[in-house]
Amino acid sequence: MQIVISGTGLYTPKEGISNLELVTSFNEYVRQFNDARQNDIASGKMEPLQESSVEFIEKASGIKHRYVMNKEGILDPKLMRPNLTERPNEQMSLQCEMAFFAAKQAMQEANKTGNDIDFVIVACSNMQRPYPAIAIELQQALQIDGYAYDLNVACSSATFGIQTAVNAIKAGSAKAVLIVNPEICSGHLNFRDRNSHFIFGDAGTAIVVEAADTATADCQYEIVDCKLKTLFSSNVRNNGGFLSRCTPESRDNADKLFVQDGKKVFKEVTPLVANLILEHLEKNHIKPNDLTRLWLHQANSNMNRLIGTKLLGHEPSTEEAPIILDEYANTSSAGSVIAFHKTCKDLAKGSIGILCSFGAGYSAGNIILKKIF
Ligand code: CO8
Repeated sequence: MQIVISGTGLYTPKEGISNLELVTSFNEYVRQFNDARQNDIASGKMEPLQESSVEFIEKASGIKHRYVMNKEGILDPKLMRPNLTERPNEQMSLQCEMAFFAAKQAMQEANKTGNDIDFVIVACSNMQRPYPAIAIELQQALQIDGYAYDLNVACSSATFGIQTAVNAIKAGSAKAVLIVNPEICSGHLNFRDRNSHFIFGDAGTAIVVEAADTATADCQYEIVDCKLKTLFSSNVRNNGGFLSRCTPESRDNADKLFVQDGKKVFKEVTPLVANLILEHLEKNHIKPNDLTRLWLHQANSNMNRLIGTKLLGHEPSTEEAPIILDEYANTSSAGSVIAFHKTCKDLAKGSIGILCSFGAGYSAGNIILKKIF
């Protein structure tokens, strides 16, 4: 059975923060923090906090800018978190609203209405609440009859969602599936942590997956094959959860937000991903040089350069491996889908590419795609 991606959508928050704005606010926080503790610092009782730098961020990650759901709270040195108003239950939740805009665009591209979809997956790193599922709220907002659930495999949520959609269609439990990745990464990023305050941004993406015989979209990619891998690691971790209130003394510790050993992640995940893609291509009798485009996860441009070079035997051009993290930063599961959404239309019929995600878990997912329309 031939299964295709027949539409994608993107929600980009209205507000953006440049590295300079982020670093200026962080360094003001550092100044105020150190000033308030100058005696302890002078006596050697504690180390002063170090400033962040635009040059470091751009060199180490390639990130220059990010979009966020609330800029003013993040840049306020006294707050350093998004300032978001809690909504009443009667109102659509923030995460559902993001998902809704991306989903509408993907459905429009795929020439689908709510009547045509029968399975909704909200696949992303963090849900704004445990239940009811954001996916079921979205299902209702889009007037979809069928079933819906949330799925979280951190940065790899979108590719794991695609595999789930393919399985459901092949098994006959769904005809057309909507996968949505509303990532409010700023909600669980520690903007007071110099090592990670620059890493993430917010965005939402959506994908329609259906059987080729029902697809009518102008642009369609056959899902040739999917390969998923997980390997437990605490090198990217967030310990926040419903048990946090049971130990109030540590409830607000830094580990209740995103923490990582970035160097270890870089060193361990880069070869894991390159080998996963090579094995996957070999299984499908595809040579790496047959690939026209690599839509890689958007965490770090140096990481993508290394993975691309290992695959292609030369440093990939931005045409071969598009980069959107310079503008969006790491948007977790949405990253590779944003890259795909922005650069999938211009390929010739018959072109082959990969949509690849990797991140916390560790988790990695590779989807081989072939443009058929
Ligand atoms: N400004 C200036 N200097 C800095 C800064 C800063 N902001 N931060 C660190 N430094 C210093 C360090 O202190 C260190 O100094 P020294 O050498 O004196 O000790 C030096 O710069 C080098 O630091 P690092 O070794 O940390 O620098 P790296 O070159 O390793 O770069 C990166 C850091 C950019 C984080 C890099 O390691 C990286 O990108 N690694 C891969 C990370 C990755 O892909 N992680 C996947 C996680 S994403 C995911 O799975 C989704 C999770 C769920 C979403 C969560 C949303 C919040």
